[in-house]
Amino acid sequence: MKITVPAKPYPAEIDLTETAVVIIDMQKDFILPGGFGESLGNDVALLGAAVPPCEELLALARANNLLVIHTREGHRGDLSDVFPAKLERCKPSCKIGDPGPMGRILIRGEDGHDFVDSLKPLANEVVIEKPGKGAFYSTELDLILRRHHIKNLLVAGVTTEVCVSSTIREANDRGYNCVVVDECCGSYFPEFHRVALEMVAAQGGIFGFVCQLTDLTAAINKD
Ligand code: TIU
Repeated sequence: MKITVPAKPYPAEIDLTETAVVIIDMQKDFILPGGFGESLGNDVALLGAAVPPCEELLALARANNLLVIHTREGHRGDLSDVFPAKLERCKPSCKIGDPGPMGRILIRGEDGHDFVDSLKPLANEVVIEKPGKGAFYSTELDLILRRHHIKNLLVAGVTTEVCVSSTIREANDRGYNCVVVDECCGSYFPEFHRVALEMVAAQGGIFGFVCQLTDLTAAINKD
C-alpha cells in the first residue's frame, strides 16, 4: 500500500509493504535516572517526552503489520567489545560496566540495558543488540532488512543527534529511504534535536525526510 506522508523537505511517498519501523535505544539506561545517560552528566527527564509518541508509533506499526525493529546499545559483561576510547572518553561519573541502581551500566542482561516498560518488544519483533552508536555497525540489521525486502525506514528513538543520526547516515549510505518521526525522537539538548533533524532534511533531503507523527498516522489510516 502506497502512502504519501507530509514531510520536510517535501511529501514522502512510501510503500508500506517495503517499510519497517526502527526504534533506536529506548532503554532505561538513557531514559531513567541512574543509567548511562545520567552518568554522562545529562538531564534524562528530557528524553521522557519521546516515550508516549513512540508508544503510539509502535501501536500504529503493530496495527498495520509493519516489521518492527528495536535496537539496544550495550556490551558484553567482560567488556571485550568496548574500545578503550568509548570507556574512557566523556569522563563519565560511572563507566560502562560499573554497578548502578539499575545494574551494571550499559551491560546486556542488566535492567538498565533493557527497554522502558511501555516499549518492550513482542516475541515476533526484531531486537538488534548494537555495540556502537549506529545500528548497522557490527550488527545483522542490514541482513534482516534485506531479507524482508525493506526499502524505507520510519525512524524513532534516542538520542536524535547521536544514535538516531548515526543510524540514519549508515542507512542512507546503504540505500534505505529514511523518514524520521520528529516527536518520536529525543535529545538531552533540545537544540541538537532540532538541528539534527534540520540536517536530515536540508539540501533537498540529503539524509531523508522528517515528518510529524500526526501526519504519518493520518496518512496510514487514510485507506
Ligand atoms: N549520549 C547520547 O546522547 N547517546 C548515546 O550515548 N547513545 C544513544 O544515543 N543511544
